[in-house]
Amino acid sequence: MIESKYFQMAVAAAKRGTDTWTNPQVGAVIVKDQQVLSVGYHHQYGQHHAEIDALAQLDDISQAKGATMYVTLEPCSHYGKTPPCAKRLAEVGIARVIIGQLDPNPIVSGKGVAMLKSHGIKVDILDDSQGLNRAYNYYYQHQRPLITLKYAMSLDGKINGAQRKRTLLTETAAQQDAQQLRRQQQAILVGEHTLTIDDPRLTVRTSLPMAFPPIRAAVVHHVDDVDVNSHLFDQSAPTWFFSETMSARKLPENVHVFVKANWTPAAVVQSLANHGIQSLLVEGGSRLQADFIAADLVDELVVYVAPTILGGDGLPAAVGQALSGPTHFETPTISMLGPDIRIQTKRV
Ligand code: AOF
Ligand code: ZN
Repeated sequence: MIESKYFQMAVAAAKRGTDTWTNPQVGAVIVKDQQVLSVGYHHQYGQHHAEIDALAQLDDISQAKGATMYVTLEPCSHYGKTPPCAKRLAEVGIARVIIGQLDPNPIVSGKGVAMLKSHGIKVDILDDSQGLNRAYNYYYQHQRPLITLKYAMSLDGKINGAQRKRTLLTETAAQQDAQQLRRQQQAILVGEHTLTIDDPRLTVRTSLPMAFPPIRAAVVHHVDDVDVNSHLFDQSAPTWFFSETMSARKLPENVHVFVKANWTPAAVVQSLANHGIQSLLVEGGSRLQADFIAADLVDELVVYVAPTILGGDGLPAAVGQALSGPTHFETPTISMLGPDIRIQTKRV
């Protein structure tokens, strides 16, 4: 019998893995005679997989014999950072595995199930991801990261009050929400103007520390024109520049420069995809936003609207020659964060 409560326990366990970086969040529950014997999950990128964590929580490994495992993702079949979980489940005598979703990663996909079956393990596939690993799934389906565009604007649609000035529009609750949004990303991208005007940190400033913070990325003309005292050189997180020219300066160890004559949004996204990045948050400025929308490289949109009419000659969101017509999004989800409005929507 498949019991959804055990599967839900595995899903809840998976969500406890908050530092899995480009590896999936996975949870596993071992059940025998209607008793939960152990619960495990993938804690952190590079550490052992959920199935092995669940086995490690058993009082005695012999308890696994004849037991059922509920696991949110297909057990792996490859020798990666760790040996194949499917093989280990067979060795310890797991009799049945109930899987949430097949692994979209081609090194495993279908092969994990085949390995389990070849050892006589009974397998059921629920075809239910429960919303886990959205970026991971997206990346393997589309061969590029899931891209979210985020900005804050005034009631008159502006992202700053004067063209060459940083304007803080939203209040604490919206700022904290934006930090949570950053937390969910593997890379955060800004354009050259934003870099020069705002000198952003592009770090995640939430109470829970991150072992794998998002990569800070910036598209610039010449990396050596970027002020040496910019926050992006502070070594607080890996930093990637997409520049037309190489650097002649000695850059900090965690700064990497990718060189190409013309960094279009598609080229930046392709480069990130080639480096295994599954999620990207595009922040500012106005021109970069427009270029990404025009290139049809915005999957999701998060906009904070502050109850202020800025006036002045500041820039509206998403302005650029490339963006010559409308782009449609789904009916948004709206919420209030203190005095600010949060709008979230998806590309239709
Ligand atoms: C995980 N955690 O609980 C499961 C994973 O780089 P490796 O060797 O750790 O392998 C990562 C792949 O292993 C991952 O893309 C997925 O296909 C599979 N399963 N990975 O990190 C887990 N079950
Ligand atoms: Zn595994």
